[in-house]
Amino acid sequence: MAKKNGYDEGKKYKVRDIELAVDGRKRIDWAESRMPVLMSLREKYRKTKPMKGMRIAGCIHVTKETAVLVETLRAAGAQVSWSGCNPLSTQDDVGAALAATGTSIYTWHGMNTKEFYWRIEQTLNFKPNLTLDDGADLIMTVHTKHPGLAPGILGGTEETTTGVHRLRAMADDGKLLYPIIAVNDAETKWDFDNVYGTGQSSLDGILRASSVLLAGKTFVVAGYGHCGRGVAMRAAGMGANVIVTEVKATAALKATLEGFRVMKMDQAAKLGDIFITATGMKDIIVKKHFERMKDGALVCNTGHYDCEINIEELETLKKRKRTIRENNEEYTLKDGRRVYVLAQGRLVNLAAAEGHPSEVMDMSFANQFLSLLRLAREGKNLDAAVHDIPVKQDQEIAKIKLSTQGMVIDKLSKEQIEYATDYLAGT
Ligand code: RBV
Repeated sequence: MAKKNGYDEGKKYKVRDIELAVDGRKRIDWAESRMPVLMSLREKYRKTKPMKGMRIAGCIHVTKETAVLVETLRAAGAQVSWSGCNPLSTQDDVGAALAATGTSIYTWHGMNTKEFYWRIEQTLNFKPNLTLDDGADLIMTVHTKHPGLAPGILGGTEETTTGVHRLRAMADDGKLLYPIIAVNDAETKWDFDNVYGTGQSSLDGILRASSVLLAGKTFVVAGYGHCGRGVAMRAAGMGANVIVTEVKATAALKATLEGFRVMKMDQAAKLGDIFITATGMKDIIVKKHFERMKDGALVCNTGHYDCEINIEELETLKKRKRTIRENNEEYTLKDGRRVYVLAQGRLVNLAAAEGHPSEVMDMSFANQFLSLLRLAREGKNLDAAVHDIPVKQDQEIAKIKLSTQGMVIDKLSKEQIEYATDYLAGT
């Protein structure tokens, strides 16, 4: 439970301990210095306050990077009410620092399921006119429990691949009640955050929870989407022998051309030293796989939900269980083999490390900010469907990012532009 001194009804927050705010502020300062795109948007809109009148409910990991987004939205005039989207991803010092400077926030590390749903309700009490999601929990709560709020909502944004899939399915069934912008699908989001962010932060989580040597290990990556690709690439870079498991033929083929072995999980289960799931699908590692694993195998997940590894089935196989180190549970099976589960099968990068580095979240959250701004301005004219980010926005964000790194790129000349569309020109 959150400490008593973390709860203040008058100020509308509930965090672990408000006294952690000093440390949290330092962490946020650190992130700010590595998020130049978002900070330039803060500077740009600080005076005109185009988000005035916007009440944003957010449900996304409470990290130092999220704090930079929250404070940018507030600087642009919005009021916010926030909760974390994962019981293990909240950085308590960051939550405290946000609360201490007047952000309404309800979240703490290690909350239980009841508390987890309670905190969403708190943010909805605020009657938002915009929502921001990571995994669609908030949007789902509006749709299933508070549909009466929907007419007052101009729109919402969704950060993740899994959330966007579900929302597209909902829109196809005609069930979506307000417009959503698929932030995940921006090129400056998925092609950076999902690949390089997940690649680095997942290895970071594995190393913090286990401190194992990656070189020479057989490293099994389940799912070769953007996240799996990033993880496989970085694990190979550290000297691991990567095996990929897939269900999609084209993705499997791509993995082979990167030099990875591809096989079924049934086979890989016998070979792997380290397993990581990145599929967005449930039951990727189940009982029959645990039964085949080598002594000492390490298992973790970097997909959004914690259902990719079937831990209930592992529980039925165990003789003993103990926490061997932080975020690392040792399961001793009846035949004496040991299997180690990191971060309870939840997002290993956010639970055992700090999530993606600030430099990639800079672009993801610049997309969040600009999408919320667009919804504030045009939300009432958009259909209740899932909308893409304008291509122009991607190019603008990438351009600012390059310029903050002192890089200037070439420009096409007028003649080159004409050449590109001149279908009469020969070879
Ligand atoms: N993610 N956020 C962070 N440091 O704030 N790290 C990862 C952070 C997001 C990422 O954008 C991904 O889509 C989502 O977490 C998965 O829940």
